[in-house]
Amino acid sequence: MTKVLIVLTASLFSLAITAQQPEDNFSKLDTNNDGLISIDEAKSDPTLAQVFTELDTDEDGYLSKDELAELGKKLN
Ligand SMILES: [Ca+2]
Repeated sequence: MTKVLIVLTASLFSLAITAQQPEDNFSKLDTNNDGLISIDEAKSDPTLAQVFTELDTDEDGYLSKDELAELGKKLN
C-alpha cells in the first residue's frame, strides 16, 4: 500500500485520468479484449505497470475491471 501511495502521488495526473474513466481506459488497455489486463498490456501505461502487482489483489497475474476500479477508489 505504501508503494502504491508513493507512485500515485508521483503520477497523480495520468492515474487520475484512468480513475475517472475506468471503462474507457480498461477498453484501451485490454488490447486483446479478453476482459483482463495482463502485465504486458499494462506496460502501455508506465504508471499502471508500476502498481500492477499491488492492484492484482487475487494475484492471478491479470487485472480485472474490478481490480482497476480499486485504483479509482484509492484516489477518491
Ligand atoms: Ca487482455
